[in-house]
Amino acid sequence: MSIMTKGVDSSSGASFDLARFLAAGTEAVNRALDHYLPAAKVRPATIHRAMRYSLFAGGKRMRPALCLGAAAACGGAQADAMPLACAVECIHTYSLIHDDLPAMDNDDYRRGKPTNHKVFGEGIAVLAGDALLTQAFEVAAQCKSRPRYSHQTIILELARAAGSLQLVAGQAADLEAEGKKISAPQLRYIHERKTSALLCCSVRLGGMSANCTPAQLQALTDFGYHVGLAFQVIDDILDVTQTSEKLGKTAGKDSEAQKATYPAIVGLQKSRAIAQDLTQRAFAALKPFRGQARALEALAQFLLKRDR
Ligand code: GRG
Repeated sequence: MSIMTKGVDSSSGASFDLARFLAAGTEAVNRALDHYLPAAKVRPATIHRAMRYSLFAGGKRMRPALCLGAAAACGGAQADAMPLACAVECIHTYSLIHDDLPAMDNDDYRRGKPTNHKVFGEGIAVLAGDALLTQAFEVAAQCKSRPRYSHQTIILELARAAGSLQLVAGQAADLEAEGKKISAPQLRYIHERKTSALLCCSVRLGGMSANCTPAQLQALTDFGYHVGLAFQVIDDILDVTQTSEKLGKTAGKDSEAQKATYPAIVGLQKSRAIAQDLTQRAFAALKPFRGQARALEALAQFLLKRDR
């Protein structure tokens, strides 16, 4: 898929080289993660190898990209956003390791490789996830505080997104909904927490690293919320339309586990329309940036059209 985006829907109308932005961002994030994490040889080496195994398994790095894109939209420097971009990726990777455990989704395949517990065993996988979650706060604490955003504000932001009212709440509700018939509003509740909370937090932290204004933070929140919801609707659609090879994770898992998804509740066609509508709302949220949020516009468009 070409990722030179020319925004038909974009407020700037200009083209943006997203492929370049993503390649450069991913390289910089990988370098920074490598720097922040204990080396694979450091004792206890099994834990550090397990953390690094999943972190460098080839994820799309969408949360760091959103964080860096938001910082750029607010005129910030990439270096100032980097600890926060790395922190959200550590939390995301922890959630995937735990999500794949036999007690949760019980998956063998993730990011194109055997899951963490398949390689290191369940005990080490639990610990590698725990350590990545903790590492996220150690890394985030290394960011600069900003006139409008203290370290306390930044750490609170991250803790709330990862905690029992957001990410963990979504996962708990998702687990409890398995095999049950749930309504579209109940599904929305799950998506807001399981997926949108961390994506929205990534965007907000990028803005905070650039000392964004309250109005910019509100616009980023609105953008992140809608992009986050669209992301999960697309994820559900891909689960039924793509192969495991393409996704790098087991396709068809949702229906097998009798999970509530948009395709299961409203069908594929309506799900696509919902994803499009959510993306449109995300674009609209960027209006106050008057064309300065080009990476975010391009990312929203890319996420809607993604095939993995
Ligand atoms: C506390 C034991 C314990 C577990 C928590 C919170 C949690 C486990 C899991 C989070 C739930 C989850 C996996 C939500 C799905 C979000 C989602 C769509 C993930 C896939 O994201 P991509 O496509 O993945 O960005 P890559 O691999 O590309 O980074």
